[in-house]
Amino acid sequence: MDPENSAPSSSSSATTGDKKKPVTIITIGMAGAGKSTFVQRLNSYLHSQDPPSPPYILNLDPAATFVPYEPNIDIRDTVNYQEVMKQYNLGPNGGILTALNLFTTKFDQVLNLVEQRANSVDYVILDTPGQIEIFTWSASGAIITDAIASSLPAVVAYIIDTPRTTAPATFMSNMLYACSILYKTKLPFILVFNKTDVQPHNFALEWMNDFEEFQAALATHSGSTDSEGEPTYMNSLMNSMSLVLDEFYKNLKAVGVSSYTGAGFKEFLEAVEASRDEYENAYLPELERAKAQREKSLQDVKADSMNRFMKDLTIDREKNPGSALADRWDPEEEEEYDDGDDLDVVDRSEERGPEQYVDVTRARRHDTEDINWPRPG
Ligand SMILES: Nc1nc2c(ncn2[C@@H]2O[C@H](COP(=O)(O)OP(=O)(O)O)[C@@H](O)[C@H]2O)c(=O)[nH]1
Ligand SMILES: [Mg+2]
Repeated sequence: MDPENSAPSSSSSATTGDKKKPVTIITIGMAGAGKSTFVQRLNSYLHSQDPPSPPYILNLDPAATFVPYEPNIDIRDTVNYQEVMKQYNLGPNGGILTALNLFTTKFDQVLNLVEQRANSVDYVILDTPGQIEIFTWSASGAIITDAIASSLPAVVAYIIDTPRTTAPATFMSNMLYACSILYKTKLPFILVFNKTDVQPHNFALEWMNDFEEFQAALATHSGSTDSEGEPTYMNSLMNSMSLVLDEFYKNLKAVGVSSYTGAGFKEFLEAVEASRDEYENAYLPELERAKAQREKSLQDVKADSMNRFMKDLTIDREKNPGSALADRWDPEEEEEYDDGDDLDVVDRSEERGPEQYVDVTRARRHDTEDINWPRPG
């Protein structure tokens, strides 16, 4: 590859010249499932490849006290989540969510930095906040996911705490959660059964492949029948929901890994490569169709409001013939536009050190700035 020619391409095709675009791996999972440890292991696995293939890593968890890898971009360099808590009188979850929202307002800068590396890395990895809902049920999580996925091939790695999901009911609620994320993001999806050093994941594969196995597990699990031997309400609810899941399982890949030992990472990367085609054949056309539709309805709305405006104007001019002069545009009155560019996202791998974060919570005190961050709630 020619490093002189590494300008990011704006085309939506998944290849730039002779090199494939990097795939973005978005890790999502319950708190403690092992997302950060997984990112660390994936990072060291990629470094140990021959030739080494260092990924570009983004840490999006503002509240992480310790990050077990060196991120290229770290949300903690841009927003100080404890300052956000203090300034907006928030608890920890509100603070994390607001910090993520503030960071998202600068995500165009992040995307620029990522696109600049598109020709030199094979993988971009996102580590998300500990609490799953902060990313999956927030506007910023959706904005970040959509922004990334419309620029590069992307895949969701749903990290599962395997030892904690051996009970059929827990397993099913975890799968339903995964299902909701699949349908929300519509991205290629990999179920990553983590911690297989503690608990092998074959039970999960059996349940996913054979519906009757799962039903049997449900039936033998305590609490599935009442004192008269009848299936409980919970049990019959779960039986019908597991039918729904059967359909969902057909749409995804599952791998078992151990972020401790590194087992399964080869299979994981194979699943990622397979997802690239899925992204190009299914996600991308859908994205373009949705974009075209949005543009068309925007055009329709514009045309409609323009028509109404012209009609109103004609009536107005007929009523007040002198008012046209007063409506003239005065170029002297032009307002200055300030886009708040001094809140910078830092790429740690470039010249500036991680200490130099810009505390966005102080930005409003800046003389030249007039930002009014929306307060949640
Ligand atoms: N045994 C074992 N423990 C793991 C594995 N991956 C993560 N952990 C542990 O699980 C806990 C949560 O991990 P962390 O990466 O912080 O989870 P996160 O909240 O999803 O980012 C930590 O104590 C990790 O050491 C694994 O593959 N095997
Ligand atoms: Mg973490």
